[in-house]
Amino acid sequence: MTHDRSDAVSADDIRAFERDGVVCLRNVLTPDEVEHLRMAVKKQMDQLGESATGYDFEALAQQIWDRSGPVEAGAANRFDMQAVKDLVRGDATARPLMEEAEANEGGLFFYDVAAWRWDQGIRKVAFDSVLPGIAAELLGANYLNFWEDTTFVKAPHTRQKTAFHQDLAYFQIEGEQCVIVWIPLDPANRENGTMQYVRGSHKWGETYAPNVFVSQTPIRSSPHPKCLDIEGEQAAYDIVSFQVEPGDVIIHHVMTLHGSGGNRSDHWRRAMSFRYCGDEVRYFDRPGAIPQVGVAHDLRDGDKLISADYPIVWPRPWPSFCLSEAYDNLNRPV
Ligand SMILES: O=C(O)CCC(=O)C(=O)O
Repeated sequence: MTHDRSDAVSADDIRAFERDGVVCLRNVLTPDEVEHLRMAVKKQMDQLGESATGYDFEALAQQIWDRSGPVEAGAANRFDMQAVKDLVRGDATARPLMEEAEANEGGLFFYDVAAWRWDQGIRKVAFDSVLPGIAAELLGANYLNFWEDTTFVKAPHTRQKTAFHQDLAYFQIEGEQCVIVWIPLDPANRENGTMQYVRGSHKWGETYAPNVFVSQTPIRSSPHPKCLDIEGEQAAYDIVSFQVEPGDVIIHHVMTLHGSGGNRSDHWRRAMSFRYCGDEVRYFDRPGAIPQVGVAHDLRDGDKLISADYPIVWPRPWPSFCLSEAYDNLNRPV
């Protein structure tokens, strides 16, 4: 069966994605779509300290490296932060991944997930924009499931970097037909922490253990090896980054190693990322993957991702169909 393909992606873009494991597409989201995401991020951030899923990794990193006290993450309960602290402190090779500064200047590295369940604006962009068509085109997929949204915000003067990592082992999936769409909600450049990608690393044939973002230490026991020390040996790798504006997106392959610097500027760097899986992907309760928020856990290893937790966002049954409106808002997890 053939479907209308996206004209937002060219043959050159597809070649670049296949060769490099990452491609930057300009001007693909409308100002309204970007605004929907900004509003959702604001709602998430307004609940920092009270929601079960929102974290400030800048503050947590400081607590992790401070030997004396326990780790306090408010109402957030997705990660056992004391266990993370113990893991990092027990890793002889771990070191802080922070930008140089004379003192901590009150930065914030906000992280949250799965807002599509309670925010119609996110569903509109994740399900009904040009993004699913683009993702299907890059992956050569017959249909696409939406896996999750994740929010990454770095306030001005945030020292914490995002440790280089590879996404596959964070997810309960088997198969590499998966992309991550990184969506800047502010102009992003090397100074305020635009994403960095190790070009071609999606073809290395290795799966790496998920880390805790604030250190390269694997987050839980994982059968996969620890990610390479890309931060420590930047010159040894072919690292590419893109200066981007709101409306642009950067799309990487699920096996591509990536990370980002802190935000050394006076400007915010808000971003959201969407994860899409193609029809070849199967559910796999991968040891060491990060537990997902709000899922029914009704799939077994080897199942297709067809379930209410992973909406089919491509192809559209007809051009004006709005999948986002077919879902009711659920309550936020508290
Ligand atoms: O925005 C960041 O710093 C990290 C983003 C990321 O790792 C992702 O979108 O997979």
